[in-house]
Amino acid sequence: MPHFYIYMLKEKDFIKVNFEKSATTREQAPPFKLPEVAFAGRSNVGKSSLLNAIFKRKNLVKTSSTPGKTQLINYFNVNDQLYCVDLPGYGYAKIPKSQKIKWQKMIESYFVENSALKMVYLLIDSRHDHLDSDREMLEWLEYIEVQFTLILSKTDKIKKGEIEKRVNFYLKEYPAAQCIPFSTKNNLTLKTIKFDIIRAVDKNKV
Ligand SMILES: Nc1nc2c(ncn2[C@@H]2O[C@H](COP(=O)(O)OP(=O)(O)OP(=O)(O)O)[C@@H](O)[C@H]2O)c(=O)[nH]1
Ligand SMILES: [Mg+2]
Repeated sequence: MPHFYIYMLKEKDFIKVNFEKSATTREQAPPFKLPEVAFAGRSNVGKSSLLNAIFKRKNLVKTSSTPGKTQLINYFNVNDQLYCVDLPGYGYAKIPKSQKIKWQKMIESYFVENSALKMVYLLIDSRHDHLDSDREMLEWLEYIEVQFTLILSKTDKIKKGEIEKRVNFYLKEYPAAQCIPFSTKNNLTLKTIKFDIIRAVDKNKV
């Protein structure tokens, strides 16, 4: 198997990014094989906002205060070395059932037998207790043996002490995973997240 990149992805490479493609099925994924990391989580949890922060862009990835903004599987090409994949959200009560089923199928088809996928960044809203929809998603990721890192999002909305408590809760619940708190209001852990991505793709070249 050839390696498709010869030098290691660096933190500064994350700004060399372009939106490559939207897809609804894996068959429509870009033909060019690169390692992938995906951003998953409930609708409105902050997946697309985190990607903009990673890319240092304001609006490359479309965000909205209304849940259900991302409706397709969106591939962002980082320096021809990596795809960051923005997924539609799940778990939002007000979205019609037919739409939910469609997205669920889309998300599932993305994950299954995807050898390019090196890590899933599962965003969890730091304000909530462990919700059933997140629990189910995590159980499923464990079942299909996909590696995941938890990102506790919107930590600007909770107290500092509370952040630590939540992080410890998830570390205990999912000992194999990392748990990184994050807020777009201060970007304090952005470097940590980027280095985690670099580590995830470097140890598993396509
Ligand atoms: N306070 C705060 N708001 C945030 C943060 N991250 C995202 N948001 C806001 O949360 C809303 C949803 O953000 P998105 O990034 O669109 O969320 P998403 O997970 O991509 O949502 P879907 O595409 O609908 O699944 C937007 O109004 C963002 O501005 C954060 O760290 N802190
Ligand atoms: Mg989105």
